[in-house]
Amino acid sequence: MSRKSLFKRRSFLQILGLGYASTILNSCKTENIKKEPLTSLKAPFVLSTWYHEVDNTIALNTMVDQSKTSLDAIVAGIKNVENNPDDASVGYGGRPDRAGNVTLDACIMNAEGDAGSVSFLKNIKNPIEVARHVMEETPHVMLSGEGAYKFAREKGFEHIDLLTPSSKKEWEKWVKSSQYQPEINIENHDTVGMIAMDDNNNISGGCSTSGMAYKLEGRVGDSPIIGAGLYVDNEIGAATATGVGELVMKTLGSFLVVELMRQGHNPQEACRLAVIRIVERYDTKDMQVGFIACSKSGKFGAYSIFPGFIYTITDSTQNSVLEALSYYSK
Ligand code: SD4
Repeated sequence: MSRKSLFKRRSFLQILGLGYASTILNSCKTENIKKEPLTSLKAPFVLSTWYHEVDNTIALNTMVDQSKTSLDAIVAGIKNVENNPDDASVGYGGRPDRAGNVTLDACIMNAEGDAGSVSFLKNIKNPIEVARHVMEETPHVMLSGEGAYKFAREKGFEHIDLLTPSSKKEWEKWVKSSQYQPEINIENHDTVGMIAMDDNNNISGGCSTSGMAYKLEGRVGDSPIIGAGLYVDNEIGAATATGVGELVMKTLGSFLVVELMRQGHNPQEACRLAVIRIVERYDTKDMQVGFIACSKSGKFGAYSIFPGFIYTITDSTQNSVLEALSYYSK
């Protein structure tokens, strides 16, 4: 079954109010449908934007089998997405800008509140790892463009061509019309925002993307911006975003979600209020934004502008794909 048809089937189950659940080892079976609503996760756990059951499982196993931290889990899970040539919104195989260059954005935060980020990075497969190096080995938070590339090369990252034959073909077709319209969901985005909590109840998060397909050369979105695409506060919780980055940047969306949780809102309500902030302030016609969030106690939630935003939650008892509630209905 293709990813798309699996997605449709699972969305259908979620719409019916039936949580889709499967075992970690057997994440593609549609048996074991849970009927009770899922309300919280038990550490260690992982949650991510879109359809990332396998990647979440890799992240979870990094904490469970290898006794590593939530930060290691984030790197392992997101790296797997970046390496996947079929994921056309992240890393290798990502859709290029309108000049045909694949440029990558990523950021990472640990439980201590440290942050690292790279933007407009070309020819390097794993920006999430480079972001971790920036966080841990430089006095800075963000490196961009040529400087980020040089830094990555110094750290031993290989120079590779990120444009795969299928992304190139799609782009060549697009060039003929050169019609640019950001339509998230419709173009099947998979940008990964991932949050993990380990056994010590420490939260880390990461975000990685090739950004909007056929964007203007030089465009950077929300994903590498701390507070926009991702925010972690180990005392409160964490949030991450997907969708049209410009809307998320203008509202510093993920930081807003975490601050709303600090004020006492649960993750679900905090995501909803952040979406309302965007919808009430900007023209969001055809523009999707989705947030996911979790609290220190393992509560989680998600909300989007339009229907169709899915996310994945994974702990030792479940690996579930859920559809977020949305401001507009179907
Ligand atoms: C961006 N927020 O670059 C990213 C794109 C995205 O699902 O999330 N797509 O604006």
